[in-house]
Amino acid sequence: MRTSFPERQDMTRDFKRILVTGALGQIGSELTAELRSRYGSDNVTASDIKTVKESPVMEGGPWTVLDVTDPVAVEEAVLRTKADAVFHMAAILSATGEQNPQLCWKVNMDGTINILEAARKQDLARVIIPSSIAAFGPETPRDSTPQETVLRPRTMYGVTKVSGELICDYYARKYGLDVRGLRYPGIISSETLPGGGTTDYAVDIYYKAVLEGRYTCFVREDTMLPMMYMPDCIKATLDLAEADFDSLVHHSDFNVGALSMTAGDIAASIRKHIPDFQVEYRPDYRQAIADTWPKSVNDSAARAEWGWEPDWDLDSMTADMLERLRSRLL
Ligand code: NAD
Ligand code: AKB
Repeated sequence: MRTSFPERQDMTRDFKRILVTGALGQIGSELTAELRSRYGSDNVTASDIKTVKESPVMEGGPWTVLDVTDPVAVEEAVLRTKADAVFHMAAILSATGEQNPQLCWKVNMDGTINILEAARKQDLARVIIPSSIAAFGPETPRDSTPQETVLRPRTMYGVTKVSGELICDYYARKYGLDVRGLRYPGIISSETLPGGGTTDYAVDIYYKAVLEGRYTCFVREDTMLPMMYMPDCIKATLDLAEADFDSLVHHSDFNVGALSMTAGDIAASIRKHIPDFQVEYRPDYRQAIADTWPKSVNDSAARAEWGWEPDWDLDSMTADMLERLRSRLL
């Protein structure tokens, strides 16, 4: 059903100055680079709670340390940077979240509410807050998971993602805030290592293939999950952020599909380039998390409402990942 927005808000405003939270993370680091090339380096302020030596994110444009759990610091950063949009990438992911559920709730929920409140008070034009396939749970249909379906996750991370979707929709309806988000699948990338998720094996396997020729995988060979290559992740994020408001029926909870493959399928794709590559499968606590997530998602809403279409398949991604990692690491 189409969200009804309060009359007072002009929902068609463009944005020019952007604040990125969690900008040193797996997605934030590459998103910041693309935002700076589109919107101008001076117009995109990167932030994170940590710092990284010689980081292109910190050196390639405005930078500030920002803890998203501090509401005063968040609003102050929005004011100081004169941001009219926030891309909120700061979070604790599923595996780390299960090790420290209280921290996961605090960063993901307090962080999200602090961003929404600053956006409401400062009347921002756009806020992007990601959700995840972790919003689904064991009662959700696992094949071609529908856009509208059961949302009963078993991880704290998943609980924060469902709650995040709901609070975003609340701010949209109650205050007319233009907040948008995608349920990202596992993201595979070659620039910044992932930060403590269940799908990290799908990235680690490429690094270990290049560096050691062998990998011990923490999920079973037949574990199938939805995945996406980083260029498609950045494309999806910006296509949604820049989509015409009037074409959107959904806002904070778009399913986006790209690839669905098992851990064994990734290993087989790597073996086309490294025939001796060996993988041992030793499932740990993350297997139980993976077993509650979809195998594939139905993303017809994203395709219909803002033209979503992925560019990369498994073998083209594998060839590109291996080439990039070899040239950077060897
Ligand atoms: P990441 O773990 O790589 O990066 C998160 C960043 O947030 C880190 O740099 C970390 O230092 C920072 N951070 C942690 N606590 C903070 C705090 N209190 N204040 C400010 N910064 C803090 O995560 P990512 O993979 O880049 O994920 C970005 C978003 O996309 C998250 O909302 C995540 O849930 C979502 N997502 C990611 C994936 C994926 O596979 N990468 C899949 C689905 C959804
Ligand atoms: C994780 O595994 O926690 C993330 C995700 C799918 O949200 N990569």
